Formats: sequence, C-alpha cells, structure tokens
Amino acid sequence: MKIAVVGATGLVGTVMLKVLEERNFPLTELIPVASEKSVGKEITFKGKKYAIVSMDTAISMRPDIALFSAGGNTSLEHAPRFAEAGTTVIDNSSAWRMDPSKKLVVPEVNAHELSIDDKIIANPNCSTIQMVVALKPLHDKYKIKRVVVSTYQSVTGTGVKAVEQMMNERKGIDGPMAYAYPIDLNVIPQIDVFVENGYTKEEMKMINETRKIMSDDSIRLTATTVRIPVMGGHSESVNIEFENDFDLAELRALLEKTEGIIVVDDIANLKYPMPKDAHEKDEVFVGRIRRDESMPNSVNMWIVADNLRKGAATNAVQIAEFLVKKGLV
Ligand code: 2RA
Repeated sequence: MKIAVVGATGLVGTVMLKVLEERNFPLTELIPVASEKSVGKEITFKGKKYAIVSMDTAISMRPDIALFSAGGNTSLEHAPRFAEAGTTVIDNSSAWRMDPSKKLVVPEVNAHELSIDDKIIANPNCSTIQMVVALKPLHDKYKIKRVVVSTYQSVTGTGVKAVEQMMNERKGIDGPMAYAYPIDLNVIPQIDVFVENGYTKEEMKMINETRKIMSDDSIRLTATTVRIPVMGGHSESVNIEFENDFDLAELRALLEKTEGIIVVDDIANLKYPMPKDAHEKDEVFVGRIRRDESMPNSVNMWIVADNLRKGAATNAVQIAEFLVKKGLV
C-alpha cells in the first residue's frame, strides 16, 4: 500500500504518522505532503527519512490511500484531484461530512457501508466520534430517543496555536491568541463560530453527524460544546433517554464488550475516565454510568477519548485498515 499523508507536519498529521507506525499498517511507500514552505524538509517514519513533497508530486505518485488533514479548503480543492487519479481519500476536515454522496464513517459503527466506489470518505468531528462509539450498541439494544451532551474539549482540537496560547499564558508570556479570550484558568463556552440558531458549528456537527453515522434521523440530540484548558483528550457528559427500559448492569456489560470501548467505572476506588489517562490511547473510555433518576429509561455517562487519536488520526487509520482488509482499495 502506497499511503500519502496530506498535512503531515500538522498536529493531526503527526499523530497519523505515529498511529500508522504503531499499528504496523501494511505500508510499502509513504508520501508525506505539506504546504509549499515545508516541501523538501524531512520527516522520520519507522527510523527512515522521507522528504515532504508537494500536492502535485503526490498526485502524480498515485497513492492507494491519502489521509488528509489539511483543512477544509485544501480538501475541497485537492481531494477530488487525488480521487480522479484513483486514490481513495480519507478526509479529516468538515468539507465532505454532510455531502449526501459521501460516507461519514466510524468503523465500529458503520464501516459496512463502505464500497470500492467510495473515493472520498469523511472522518467525523472528534467530539462526535467518541460519542457515537458508545451510543451505537445502546441504540441497537434500547433505541435512543434523545441525547443531551455537554463537552469539555482539549485545546489540541483547535491546533498548535491554541496549545501555544495556553502555554504562553501559563508562563505569563504575551503571544498570538487562538481564542477571543484567555484559555488558561478559564472555560470558553464556544467552539467554532455561531450559526443563526444560536448554536455553534461544533454543536451542530454533533447533532447532524450523529444522525448521519447512525443512519437514524429520529434521534433527538442537543449539545453544548465547551473549551477547557486541558490537553490529552475531550470529555463529554452524556444523558441518554431510551424508548425501552434497561438493566443497568446489562447496559454496562454491553459497553464493556463493545469493540473500541474501555469501561472505567469503579467509584469505590475513585476510578473514572480522565483526559490525562486517555492521552495517546486509541480507545474510547466510558465511566460514571448511572441511572438518571429524574427521568424514566434514562442514563448518564462520562465519555473521554484522545481527540487527536480516536477523534481524528486513529479513526482515519482504522478506516484505511478496513479498506485494505476488505480489498476495497
Ligand atoms: C475541536 N472539533 O476540538 C474540533 C477539532 N476537530 O475544536
């Protein structure tokens, strides 16, 4: 497999390379791609040096798969060019996610929808991915009526500039601002820009992408997305109301046996998921599982995952692994 990583020097691109290396992806040739100013620089992969190439060079090399994490505009412009050259693109931007002709995939939930004709595949938003991994088995068993989610999102979701802003503030140094306000020692109840209904784009992504991935527009969902001064992962407080009642132990057991989930839920020993423990892990961590005593058929839980891993790079690499395994590339 010839694999291109587009945006190889960015936060997510760097993690994509790490994940490909760690998971021993069956790769015969790596093509790192970045903006013109990085062309010619080198990256190291499995102890070997690779020169960064331009978009045009990468297309002419006809990779089997291109993992894209270079922003929506780059993706809109260049993903179709790769696809025309026969490359299957797995794109981490929001550019194609809600395009009805493109699949939006979380392998544990809907990889079975993929076919050899899918040449541009969208990787969902980080906060959506970790939530749907936990929602899917519960929806299959108890049928979800409504979800209320509040997020506590890591600054790494914004990018390098935000990490630098937080670190500068921590050291008392002035520097460029990624956010409208200080983030260290603060909480910002805004992720991405506001849209007409008073929600943010991040909140609308959680609503719309969840329904698309789960192939069920009847799921009602409302979200409040919040940035906190944390690295390592996104956390989510999730309240779920089902059509049908459940046995709490059975619900927990269902999550425990779901691929990609690790249940950390032992309050007697103060064990619950935290971003510092999810950091650099590929799984979704679920804990604080308890009945919502104010409402029939309802449960509360706390879901944490490394947003650069399962929320971005790992999910994209897992899609690539699925394509290879099923002979779809
Ligand atoms: C965030 N949704 O955390 C993002 C990144 N994809 O801002």
